[in-house]
Amino acid sequence: MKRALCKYGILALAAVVMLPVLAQESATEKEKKADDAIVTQADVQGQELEAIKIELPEAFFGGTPLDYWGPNLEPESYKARPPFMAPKGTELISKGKAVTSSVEPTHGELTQLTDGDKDYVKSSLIELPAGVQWVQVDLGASYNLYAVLVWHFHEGKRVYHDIVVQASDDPEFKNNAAMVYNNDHDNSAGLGVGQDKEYIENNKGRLMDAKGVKARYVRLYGQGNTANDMSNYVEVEVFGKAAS
Ligand SMILES: [Ca+2]
Ligand SMILES: [Ca+2]
Repeated sequence: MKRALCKYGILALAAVVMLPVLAQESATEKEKKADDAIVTQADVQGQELEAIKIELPEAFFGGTPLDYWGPNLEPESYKARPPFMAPKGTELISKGKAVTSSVEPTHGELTQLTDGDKDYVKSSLIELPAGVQWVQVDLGASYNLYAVLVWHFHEGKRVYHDIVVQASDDPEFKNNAAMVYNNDHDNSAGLGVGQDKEYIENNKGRLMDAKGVKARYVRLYGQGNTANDMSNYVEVEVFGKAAS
């Protein structure tokens, strides 16, 4: 009996000693998560933030290795993307919204840009012919935009060239077009020199910080890729909140 009490006493003592250690560990774990998150560069002072909810399609494995190098190419990352923090209430606002383009697709339908299907199969693909081409989403109203997420074509390793993304309240993009992303470092698309990186496509898509810009239309330019001269898309997602 005495022995049993002693045993429990030791267990109780161990628990008392261990509890603060465990609590400390979970606090560190939390800190680590917060450090890993990316916060929008929008002015979010005084606003409560939360991670936007992103659903990823299945990854493609295999295909031919990429035979391409560019001075502006970002090394491929196999890590999960850190959570992207935006003002609470920021949500997907592009699903099912109207799409227009610079030219009729040679494969697929424009409605597939915002239909929620992000698969890498060819039946999910929209293809536009060679040259600088664009697709445009009409969100139907002005929003504060926090993220644009784009999947070009992620069956195998490809790099799409001259990715320029703009947001505006003008459907013609003649006035007040805000630059969201531009990786055309040599201005071969003629929209200005960009500082953003080229990257290898995968199932994570590319998340671009829209920094809270107020806009109704989002336009995405491109000019060919490492496999051919065409522009391709499987999905574009815009995350925003009713304009303040
Ligand atoms: Ca789609
Ligand atoms: Ca270029």
